[in-house]
Amino acid sequence: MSTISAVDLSGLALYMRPSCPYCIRVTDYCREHGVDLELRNIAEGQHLEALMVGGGKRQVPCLRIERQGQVRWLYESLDIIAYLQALHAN
Ligand SMILES: N[C@@H](CCC(=O)N[C@@H](CS)C(=O)NCC(=O)O)C(=O)O
Repeated sequence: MSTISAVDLSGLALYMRPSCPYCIRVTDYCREHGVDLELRNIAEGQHLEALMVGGGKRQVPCLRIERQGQVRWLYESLDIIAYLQALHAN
């Protein structure tokens, strides 16, 4: 099992619901690869609101990516996993 714990994960937060299968797909990947992402459960009102305002739609999982003052909201579980894999590769 590989780990990307050496990769800078600051500025990343995963908006999710624990019972959502697509979220579980991402959190399983994280667990298997030692990716210690900050999780934000949209059952908490402030996280749902941030997702709706920032991302533009109520869909989880969504990865909030803040890099050098720029914020991007990445939807789709497979795209999120690909993004995390690319971090590992670089
Ligand atoms: N194709 C998307 C599907 C995501 C999806 O359908 N998410 C559902 C939860 S399982 C959702 O956000 N529903 C609205 C909600 O939970 O409020 C993915 O792979 O991430």
